[in-house]
Amino acid sequence: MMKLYYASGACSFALHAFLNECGADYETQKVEISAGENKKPEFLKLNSRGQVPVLTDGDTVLREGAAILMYVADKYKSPMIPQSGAERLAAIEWMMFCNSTLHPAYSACFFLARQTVDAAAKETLMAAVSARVQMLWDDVEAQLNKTNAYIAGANITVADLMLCTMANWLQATTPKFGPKTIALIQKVTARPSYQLALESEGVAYKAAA
Ligand SMILES: N[C@@H](CCC(=O)N[C@@H](CS)C(=O)NCC(=O)O)C(=O)O
Repeated sequence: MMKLYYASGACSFALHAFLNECGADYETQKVEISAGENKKPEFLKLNSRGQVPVLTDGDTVLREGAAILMYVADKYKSPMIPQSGAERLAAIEWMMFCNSTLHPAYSACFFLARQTVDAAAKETLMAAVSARVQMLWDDVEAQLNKTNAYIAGANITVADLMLCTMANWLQATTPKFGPKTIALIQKVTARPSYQLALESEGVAYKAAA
């Protein structure tokens, strides 16, 4: 059986909701990052970078969220990463936007929030990294104005699950979401797969509430 290593509400959450979307048979293992469990030798054996998500499937150990989403989509032939054509390209583009552009922008905010530097300097730097997060959400809103539905087009994709996961990262920065983004968040988070993952991880969804 597959096993998902996750931290509550972290980027692993999108994968958790996606496994539910696929009707996958899987078990979960919580990794408490605040308690340093991700730096313990047994977890580092799975991912030497000490990061979630990790998915094991038999002897196969998978790391890197976007790669794992593709693995699961292939395994279950999920339409949430379409098989071919422009829809596939758009889904992958927006999945990578979440993974490689939006996630690192948030990581900069989290990193800075943990630093004990001069308060005024911290405020200036936090304003700069928060502005980048806001700029990216404005880009999401502009795209949703074009598609009028989901981020990659008419149908839901894994990218929508990732967007909603990151929208709830309100600890270090609180971006203002546009109306289309709020509508997307409400639509996606209402899905049974999403609600099940929230309940399982004990996460309260506060973005666009
Ligand atoms: N590129 C990696 C990023 C993973 C990542 O940053 N995970 C965070 C949680 S959202 C984490 O495990 N942080 C703990 C750490 O880096 O020490 C992926 O997509 O899997």
